[in-house]
Amino acid sequence: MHGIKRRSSSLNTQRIDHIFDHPNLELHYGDVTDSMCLTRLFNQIKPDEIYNLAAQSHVAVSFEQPEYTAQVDALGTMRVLEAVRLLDLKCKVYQASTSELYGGVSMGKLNEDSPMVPKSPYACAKLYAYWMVRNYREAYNMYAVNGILFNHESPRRGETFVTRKITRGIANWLKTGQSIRLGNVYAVRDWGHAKDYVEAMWLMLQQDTPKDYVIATGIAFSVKTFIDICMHTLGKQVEWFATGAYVDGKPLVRIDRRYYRPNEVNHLLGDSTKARTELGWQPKYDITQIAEEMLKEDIG
Ligand code: G4F
Repeated sequence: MHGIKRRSSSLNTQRIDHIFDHPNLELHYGDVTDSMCLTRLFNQIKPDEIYNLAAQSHVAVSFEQPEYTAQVDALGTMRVLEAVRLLDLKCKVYQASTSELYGGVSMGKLNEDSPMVPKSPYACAKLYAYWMVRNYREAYNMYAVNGILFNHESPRRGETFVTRKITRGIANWLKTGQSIRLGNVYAVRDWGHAKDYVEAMWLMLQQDTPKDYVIATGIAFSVKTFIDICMHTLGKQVEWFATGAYVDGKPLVRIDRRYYRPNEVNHLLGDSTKARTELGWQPKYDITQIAEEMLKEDIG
């Protein structure tokens, strides 16, 4: 197995430290903004499967760095596809697509045929990537697929995404009493476990025919309810007000407008019937198990 990592002046491999010395893992420096590097690496490795998870993946940050987000998320995907095509590799390509493509305009369940109305520079870049995958598949008969994954969480989730911000914030609140500053707690997401979703990614590349699939649990909660579930697992009740939330009379959450987005995706709920039927995929974790696992990691 080969991985591509970006150069950073500080260490950035914490999430794979436990397999860092595995004899079957080889890491290379590289970047999807560098097509020569991608072409050289693909030619050297001759991969059977490529999983393109490289992205500027933070929706709020994409409003501040739209050009960089497009370079990585949109053109980066094109560079991966083009390198495979030019080298005439017979490998399969997985593209990390996203529920953000839908833009939250519908309150219903979203499937592979639902309209896509991107609401951020991140989603616009990912929509370009989505269509390039479909185009390369059709034009060059490539095995390239979009996994349209809804939000997926785990104890390895980045600290600035809302679930991890909450579980780390609760751990800190228990120790110091310091409250958590959050934006729109009424946003609704269909949250699954990253372990389940990675299995779906792999399954998508083990099929005879390349197809795009929605991966989701089919159950959605608001950010506010995620906090209620977290505190419930700790045996505590949350009292909500317009300005935030209190537990045992102490402030737990403060609403802070700095975390509001210029354009919000209010509601995302997925329908993964196609993946369940054709891939035999189904999620093993529910939201309470995800919250418990993340809290255990952060509280210790
Ligand atoms: O955790 P989030 O930042 O995830 P978001 O924007 O849904 O995107 C994530 O999931 C997508 C689907 O898989 C990926 F494509 C994407 O790369 C990323 O992994 O925010 C979730 C919701 C939003 O509505 C946001 O406005 O939580 C709301 N929120 C409220 N307060 C907050 C905060 N989000 C963050 N990050 N920080 C807050 O303080």
